[in-house]
Amino acid sequence: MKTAFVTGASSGFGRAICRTLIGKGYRVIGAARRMDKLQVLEAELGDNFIALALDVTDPLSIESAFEQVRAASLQIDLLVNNAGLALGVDRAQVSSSQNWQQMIDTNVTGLAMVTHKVLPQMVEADSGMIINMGSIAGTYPYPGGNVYGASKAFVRQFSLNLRADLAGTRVRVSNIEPGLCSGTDFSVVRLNGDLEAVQALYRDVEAILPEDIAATVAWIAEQPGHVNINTVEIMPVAQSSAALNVARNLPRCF
Ligand code: NDP
Ligand code: 8X3
Repeated sequence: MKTAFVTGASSGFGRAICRTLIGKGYRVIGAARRMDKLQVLEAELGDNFIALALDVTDPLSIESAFEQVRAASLQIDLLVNNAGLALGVDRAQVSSSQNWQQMIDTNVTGLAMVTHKVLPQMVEADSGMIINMGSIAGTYPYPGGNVYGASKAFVRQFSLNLRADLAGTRVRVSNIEPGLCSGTDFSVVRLNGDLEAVQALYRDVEAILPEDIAATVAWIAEQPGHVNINTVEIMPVAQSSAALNVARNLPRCF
């Protein structure tokens, strides 16, 4: 039986990915900070789901989580680096430095450090797959995207650079870059619980659902061993790129 390790398993994409992978016959280690949510999932998914407390921003928590995996003699075949968050939509010049720090700690440092734990055993086994959760925000700039988008640009480049370092091994790395998705806590967290603003964001739009992302993860994982899906960019049909902004009537600088 293959073992998957899914971060951010307590809600949204992560929870849907756990459900889908269990359905595909995986043993799934679902990790997050909120153990109460993971225990509900454990009750739903049964013995092949293992709930694991993990704060990806805390080196001691990462150490302890992987010590538990090692103690259980589990070899991770598939790492899904999904834990992440956006905090705020303010322009950079007025945004919170604490929010910036938390996004960097989670989306950049956390993702890198979890990967660092898993890579040696995958290389030794000459087998394994890492699927990172990037975002269209890592490619397309938009007002208020500042550090969140930059953190996802890190995820994109880190994924490609991992491939460069893993050349000559059978370890595979993919990056999924979703656009507007509903049915997760992402916007509730980003907009600090302002449910009216969350509703307005998704009003009259058929957004991507967590199950669509979970199906994408499953599709990537099912590819034959000689195929590496580098990047999947996925938007709802209702979303597309907008024109570049031009600020008119700016005072002349001379
Ligand atoms: P959710 O808020 O529903 O899920 C985020 C998950 O990340 C939760 O399970 C949360 O668990 C976990 N998490 C956050 N911080 C930490 C931490 N320090 N340590 C461990 N786990 C943590 O959002 P989504 O499911 O939408 O987001 C999942 C990923 O998808 C994120 O990386 C996000 O950036 C990305 N994404 C989302 C999009 C969207 O529109 N929804 C679009 C593009 C990308 P807990 O709080 O229990 O720790
Ligand atoms: C989430 C997608 O467009 O809100 O990563 O940044 S977006």
